[in-house]
Amino acid sequence: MAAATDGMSEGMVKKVDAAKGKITIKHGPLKNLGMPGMTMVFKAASMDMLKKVKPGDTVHFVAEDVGGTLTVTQLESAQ
Ligand SMILES: [Cu+2]
Repeated sequence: MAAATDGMSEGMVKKVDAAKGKITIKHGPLKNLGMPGMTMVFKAASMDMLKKVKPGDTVHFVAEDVGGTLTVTQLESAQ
């Protein structure tokens, strides 16, 4: 079985908007989305996910296109 971090991307949390369920991440290249590194807003797959991180945190995450919305489906602090 592959390690949990395989396929996860690294980024830094810039902003957490729990009320709207959104998170802004400065991220490196996202191979699965064919996206270069940038800072952007993602929808969070769950509200609980946003409680575990704060601005300035380095995170490992998975972002996917869910029905046309770029959504963070996995998120964990890298500390
Ligand atoms: Cu991006």
